[in-house]
Amino acid sequence: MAPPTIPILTAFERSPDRGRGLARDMRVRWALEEVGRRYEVRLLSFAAMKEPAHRARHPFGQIPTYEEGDLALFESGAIVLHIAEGEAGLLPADANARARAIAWMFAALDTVEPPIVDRSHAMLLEQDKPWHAERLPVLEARIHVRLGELSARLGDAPWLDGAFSAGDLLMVTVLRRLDGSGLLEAYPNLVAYVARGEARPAYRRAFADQRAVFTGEAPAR
Ligand code: GTB
Repeated sequence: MAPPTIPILTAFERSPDRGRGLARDMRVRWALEEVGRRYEVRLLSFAAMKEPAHRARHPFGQIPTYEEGDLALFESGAIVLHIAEGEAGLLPADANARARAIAWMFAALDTVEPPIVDRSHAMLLEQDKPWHAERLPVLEARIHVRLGELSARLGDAPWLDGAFSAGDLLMVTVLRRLDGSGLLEAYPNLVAYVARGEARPAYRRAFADQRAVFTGEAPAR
C-alpha cells in the first residue's frame, strides 16, 4: 500500500500575532494533530501570498491553504472539515451527532467569529478614526450577545455536544481571538472551555509548532 501523502499547509512567515496562535493556520495544525497526521508547512511572506503561484491555491491570497496529493483547498473551516472527515477523532460516527458537530463548526465561523473579527479590525485599523470610541461599544455589545448565548448553551458541559469535536476545535480557536480584550472573562464557563481546549495535547503540540516559527527555535516535544 502506498504511504499516505503528507499534507502541506501554508502559514505566515511572520505572523502579526507574534506566535500567539491566533492566525487561522493554528486551527488546521490542531486538527491535524488531533487525528495524528504529520504535515509540512510552507511559510509565506505577505508579498508571496499575493503572487500568482499562491493565488492559484487561494483566490483571496490568504493563509491557510492545504495541499494533499491532487487536492488544493482554502478556507480554514473547509480544511478542518476535510481533515475531520478523513480520520476518526473529530466527528462522531453517529449520523445525527455528526451533523450537529458540523453545525457547531458553522456556528463558530459564521455566527460567533464575525463580530469578533469586526472588533479586531476596529482595533487594528480604525483607532485613529473620530467615530472609533463610539463604535467600539456597539461592536463589543454584539460580541456579548453571542458570548451570553454560547455560555448559556454550554452550561456546565465540557464540550458543546457530547464528546470533543471539530465544532469545539473551531469554537475554541474563535474564542481565543478575544485574548487580551477582557470580554471573555465575564463568562467563566467559556474561559474554562477555552482552557480545556488549550490543555489538549494536540493543541499544545500545534501551538508549540506555530510558536517555533516566531521564536525560530525548534519546538520542545
Ligand atoms: N475565511 C478564511 C479562512 O477561514 O481561512 C480567512 C483567512 C484569513 O483571514 N487569513 C488571514 C490572512 O491571510 C490570516 S488569519 N491575512 C492576510 C491577508 O488577507 O492579506 C487572520 C488573522 C491574522 C492575524 C491575526 N493576529 O495577528 O492576531 C489573527 C488572525
